[in-house]
Amino acid sequence: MAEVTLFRTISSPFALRIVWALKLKTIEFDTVMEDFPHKSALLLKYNPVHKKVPVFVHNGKPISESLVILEYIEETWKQTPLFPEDPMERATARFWAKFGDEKLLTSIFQSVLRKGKEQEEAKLDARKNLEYVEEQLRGKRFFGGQTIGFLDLVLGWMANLIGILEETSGQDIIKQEQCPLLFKWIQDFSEVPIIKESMPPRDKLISKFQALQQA
Ligand SMILES: N[C@@H](CCC(=O)N[C@@H](CS)C(=O)NCC(=O)O)C(=O)O
Repeated sequence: MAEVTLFRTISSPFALRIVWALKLKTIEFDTVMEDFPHKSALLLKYNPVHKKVPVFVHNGKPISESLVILEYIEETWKQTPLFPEDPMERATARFWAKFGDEKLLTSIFQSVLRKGKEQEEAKLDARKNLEYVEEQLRGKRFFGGQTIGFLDLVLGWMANLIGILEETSGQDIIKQEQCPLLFKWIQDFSEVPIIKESMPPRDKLISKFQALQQA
């Protein structure tokens, strides 16, 4: 096995963060593309607790959980720093990364996948959560400042998936007038060459989310 191997799926937004981080830091890596619901014996061996991607294997040793993997990559390869230097800014970026995964992502998915009252509640939550994140962009082009950093990679799933979720659900998630900074960030982030070239194929994402919507 190569020095660095990433277990991922074609559509996993969590794994995509790791692809982007490795490319930004110009770290060579091998990819093992999992085809869920089948999980390879190696994936189960390397991530017996959660049995999920991404799994990052460095010199034969596995690490799971994308936020943990990003921290490991940052500490191991110093080039192109992803985290701010200032400890308070670093802590703040970690706070919003956790918020993004625990609150924002959940509320957005529920706002398109749930029905009835649950959906209405999720929509209100999603709107409020988007406004919180919008505030983090005030005065900045990217969450990382002038260039993309850790929080951009963590929230990158919005650039990747919001358009797909809007198309497959027929609902607006981000309105330009409500979140102009986030709207612009999605455009700018998606145009960064390393980000753009690694985006999963749109048709595959559409079929996946159409199936989810029907289920
Ligand atoms: N908190 C985890 C989430 C990873 C995750 O949910 N991965 C999904 C793919 S997007 C997965 O492997 N799901 C397989 C399963 O749930 O069985 C992370 O940040 O790495």
